[in-house]
Amino acid sequence: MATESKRQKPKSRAAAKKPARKVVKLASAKKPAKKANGNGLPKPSNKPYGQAGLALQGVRILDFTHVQSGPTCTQLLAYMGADVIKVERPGAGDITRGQLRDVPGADSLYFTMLNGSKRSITIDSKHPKGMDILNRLIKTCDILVENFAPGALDRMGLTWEYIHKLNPRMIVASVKGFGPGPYEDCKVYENVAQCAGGAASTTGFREGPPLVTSAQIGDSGTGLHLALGIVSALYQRIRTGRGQRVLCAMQDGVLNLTRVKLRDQQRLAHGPLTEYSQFGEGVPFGVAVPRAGNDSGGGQPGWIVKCRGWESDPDAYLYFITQAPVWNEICDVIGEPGWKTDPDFATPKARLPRLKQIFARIEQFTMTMTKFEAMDLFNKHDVPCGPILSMKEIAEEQSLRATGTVVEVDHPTRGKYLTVGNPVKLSDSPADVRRSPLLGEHTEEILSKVLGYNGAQIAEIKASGAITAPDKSKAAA
Ligand code: CAO
Repeated sequence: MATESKRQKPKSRAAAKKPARKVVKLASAKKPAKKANGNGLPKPSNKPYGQAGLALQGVRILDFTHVQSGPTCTQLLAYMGADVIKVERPGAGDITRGQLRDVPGADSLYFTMLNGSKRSITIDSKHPKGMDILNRLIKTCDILVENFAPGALDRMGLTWEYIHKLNPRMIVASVKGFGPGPYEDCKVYENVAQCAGGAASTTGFREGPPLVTSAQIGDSGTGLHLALGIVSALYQRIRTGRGQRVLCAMQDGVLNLTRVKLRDQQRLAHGPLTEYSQFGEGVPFGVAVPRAGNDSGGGQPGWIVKCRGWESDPDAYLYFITQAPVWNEICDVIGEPGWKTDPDFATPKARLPRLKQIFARIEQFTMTMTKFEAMDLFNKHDVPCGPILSMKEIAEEQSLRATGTVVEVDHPTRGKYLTVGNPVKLSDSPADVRRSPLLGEHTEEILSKVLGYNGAQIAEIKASGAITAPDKSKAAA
């Protein structure tokens, strides 16, 4: 783990006013390590749960990420307690700071919602003094994370061999669009990955074109995969003492999340996919998995049905699953008790060709109530179903605030905003969710407190142009 003794103090997730963590000495630096058990492992802490520090406390990350995929990964690791130092180009920073801006002059929500709990340092990596700073950072960090276009890190001079020589313990984690192969040199954004990973061809309605999903499975999905690779590499490093490279290709990440469709592709060789509505409609299957609309992807048929108000409210719908064990209850509630014994409806197999008819009847019933009333009613009978929640409803949902899944943080230039907190809850490690840093907000703090530069050296670095944007007036003169 990072060796220098000044670390961050964990803060409660909601108290997110200041981005900079108060630097305190690691508990382990003050006290001798606890005596080990006979098996060499430390004794269980006797601190109350939630007060034994954060899961990744002591881990320092050199964050070279931008846009969404990489930042998702490092933000999650920061929520888990890692000290994430985001390196940005002087004067410009992560391009998303200025993209989709809603408040003039303030960092966009695109940026702020992907870079919480990090520190920002500006460094021109192509300036010799900038490279000196990076060298020092490499020596003091545990992990370098990047999602530049293929080859960009090498062009900066930061090849794996170079980094590994400076710090053999360094884990170098990368997101790329494609893994080794014909497309490895291509730049990739979210929807390209959704298309190349098999999600788009299997999303949407049969009659319509391929569809991308709003869930950012290419960017955020791959960032999550990368985070798992990083903590695995950290764990292995405990044994081996050395770092390794971690690579997640967005195509691979999307395919991993779309694996049920690769399952169906292989099933096609053995006959039609009977749980797809297409089967009941008598439409023959082609050579590849078709788009299945709102059919459920599993063995229990499901569909989206209208609820009261659907004519004016685009989200007045309920996802309804006709789970076999509760079929009798469904029949009773919707007023079709005869279906419990009718051979056309009594068994899951008999129902498969009639799914359209069944969901039309269920819909007739749910249209008499709101999606929330329907949810309450069917849940009393253990029927798996869920309201289609709009983003407005999610933003206002108090239970998500209570669990820290949606967190309001305060920002010096934009004011309060909502962000998605840590969706992974650890019982002994509260999430550390704080606002995103301003561009270069922690440059001096990191130079002095992390890297040990003195005042004169910092002044010299500043004058060199390695951490500041080029002076346009001078350039024009
Ligand atoms: N100082 C100096 N130069 C810097 C710098 C710094 N601090 N930070 C970045 N740069 C430079 C890089 O060195 C690179 O320069 P060269 O191309 O001259 O070597 C340059 O900035 C741009 O990097 P890039 O090619 O990664 O950026 P882009 O905007 O052209 O492409 C993207 C963006 C996302 C398409 C590409 O980075 C990519 O394909 N990444 C991998 C896949 C990925 O993560 N995609 C998800 C994006 S979210 O939808």
